[in-house]
Formats: sequence, structure tokens, C-alpha cells
Amino acid sequence: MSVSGARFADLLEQHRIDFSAGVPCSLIEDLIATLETHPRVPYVAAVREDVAVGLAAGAWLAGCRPAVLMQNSGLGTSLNALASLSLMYGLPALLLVTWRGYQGKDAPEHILMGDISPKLLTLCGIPHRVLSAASIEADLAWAIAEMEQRLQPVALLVPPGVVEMGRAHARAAGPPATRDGGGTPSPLAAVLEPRISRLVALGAALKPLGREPLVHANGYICRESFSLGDRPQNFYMIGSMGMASAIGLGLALARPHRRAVVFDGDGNLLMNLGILAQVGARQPANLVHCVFDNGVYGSTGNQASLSHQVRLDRLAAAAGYRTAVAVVAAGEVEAAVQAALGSEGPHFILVKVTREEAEAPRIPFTPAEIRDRFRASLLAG
Ligand SMILES: Cc1ncc(C[n+]2csc(CCOP(=O)(O)OP(=O)(O)O)c2C)c(N)n1
Repeated sequence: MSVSGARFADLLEQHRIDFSAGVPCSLIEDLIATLETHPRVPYVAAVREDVAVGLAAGAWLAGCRPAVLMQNSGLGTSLNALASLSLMYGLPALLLVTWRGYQGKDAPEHILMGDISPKLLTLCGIPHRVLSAASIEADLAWAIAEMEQRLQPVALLVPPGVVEMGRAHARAAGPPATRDGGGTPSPLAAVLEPRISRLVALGAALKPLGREPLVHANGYICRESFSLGDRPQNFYMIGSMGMASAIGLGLALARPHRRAVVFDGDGNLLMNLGILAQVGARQPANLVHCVFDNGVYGSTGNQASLSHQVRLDRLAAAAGYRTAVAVVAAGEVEAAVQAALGSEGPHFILVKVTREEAEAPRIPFTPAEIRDRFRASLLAG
């Protein structure tokens, strides 16, 4: 038995939740899809989970009753905000934390966090329960009563199957996502119309590459690139969302005479936007930072990202990248990567792509295999 996103949102409303913020997880895509257009429980797309905790703190101080939606990977990201903001000041929030790695059955990046999620909540002193569809009304009533009485965050862990699945495909086929839960376009916005799929763009970007190390952001970017061709110099980041650009910068700084290439996603870059300033300040001439911008969190069900309203290439230019270009056609992608590999950087290439997702297999290597062959390829020169 599972509960639909619409029913879940109704129950949140009945419990007078009137503000929500979060980072998507596919386990609750149906709930997020409902909240994204909900008139009374508005959803704010946060760039990071701890930012969602901060948004909820502000909303509660302003008189709202907030909910924070996150994957348990984001519980790790949020620990400091929970400890030194929500728990220290006593700021209530309903934490809906999806439980990837539940019962040890999931992709490798979820196993450890899946094991320790309830323990982390216990360690922090955050009361928590495992949500079930059968007892959702009682679970929500308990959580709301606890957070009001204790004046602090309370968590419901949401295992797979509690919320109905399957909206991703409908959304992928539908009209382009154009909202992030509100907000007007910034002056940096200028619409770039996507023309090619990410798979086509990846194929074009891979063409000029020789033996350069290449770090892929997590999600479908890894999988589609792998489906086009594997090489030991490919680092497939299957977890640690946001970190591809940091790993690439680390490579570039440690090996200044060798190029380092990053294939990033818009959601990934937004989660770690400060990296732009770090690159701007350090000026690694050997860094090529490509962002495949489909305007959505594609890997978790196509929730809109902020890249509809904010031009990431212009942020990179303002942060001090030597070049920052935006491209939309396959020939332009190939030419931009070719030019970047042959000249002093740091270079930023925004590749605007459609939301189309190719059938692509999971990365078949273990994390240790990915590490070992990548490092060996670097040390071989
Ligand atoms: C800290 C954290 N929060 C949430 C997730 C769930 N997650 C996995 S991939 C992904 C979307 C990545 O978006 P983007 O970089 O735009 O790439 P796309 O999936 O669109 O190719 C999300 C939200 C995660 N892995 N880690």
C-alpha cells in the first residue's frame, strides 16, 4: 500500500503545514510534484538540504509551520544546520527524510547512510518515526504534536514504496518545467532554447578528449556518458552530489600541467555554487568545467532547477573564469571543448540540453574499481 502525493499534500495541509522546502529524491517525486504547484503548501526548491533547513527556520520565525523534504544523503549535509540552528534555537520543522539504503538494499552510495540514518537522528536528539502508508495519519499527528510541544525539528523517515512512484515519466514527456516554486527571473536570465539531448551533447563533448581525466557528476550524466564509451580516465561519481567540480579542481591544482575535465549537472553545480568563486580565485589554467544544463533534477523526476532563472555561465564569468560560453548545438559543443583543451583556462562551458533521458545502464564497477583504475591512469602520466 502506498499513498499518492496529492493525498500526502492534503494531510500536510490538514496539519497546517504552510511552507515547504527541499532538494528532490525520487522516492517522493509524486509529493514534490504536487507541492510544486500547491496553492497553500508552497514548495521552495532549495539548492542544498541545509539551505532548506535554513529556509524552514526563517519561515517558522515568520509564523509558518514548515516542512523540509530531503533524501537521507542530505541529512549528512544538514547536520550542522540542524545542530547549531534548529536544535540550538529550538525551531520546529517537520523533516520528511527519504530512507535510501533501507534494509541494506540499494546502490552503493546509499548503504552507509541508509544504515546510520536513524542513529544520526537519535544522536542529534531528533525524535523520529518510520512513516508507513497505513499509519500516515497517526504518524503525522504524532510528529506535529512532538514538534509543537518540544519546539524542535521532528523527523519521519520515508522508506521506498510509501509514496506512489511513476510520475517521472509523465513529467519527462510533458511540457518543459518552468517554475521553481515561484520567483521572478533574475536580470541574469536570458532564455536559452535547448536543441539537443544530453546524450548527443555528451557524445559531442567526448570527441575532442584524449587521455584527460574526466570527472562526472552523479546521476544520469555518469550513466549516459558510460553508455557512449568507457575509459579508465573516467571518474564516475555515483554519490556525493555537488562534488564533481571540487574533485576536478583538486585534480587541476594537484597536477597543474595536465588538463582536468568536469562534466557537471545544473543541480550539482547549484548545490556547490561556491566552487565558482574558488575557481575564479585560484585560476587553474588547466580546468575545463562543462555543465550539461537540462534545467531540472532529471535523475530524481525532473523537478525544476533554478537554471531557468539564473544563467550559470554568467555566474562563472562574474566569478572570474577566463572564458565562459553557452552552447546549444552539437557542433558548438565539440568546438568549445576542443578550444578549451587547447588554450589557457579556467574554462566554463554551459551546454543547454533537453530533458530527454536515454536508456542507460548503471555503472557496473565498484567504487574501489573506479578509484583504482582512475588513479592508475593518472599516475601513469
Ligand atoms: C545530497 C544529495 N541530495 C539529493 C540527492 C538526490 N539526487 C541524485 S541525482 C540528483 C539530481 C542531479 O541533478 P543535476 O545535476 O541537474 O543532473 P540531472 O539529474 O538533471 O542530469 C539528486 C537530487 C543526492 N544524491 N544527494
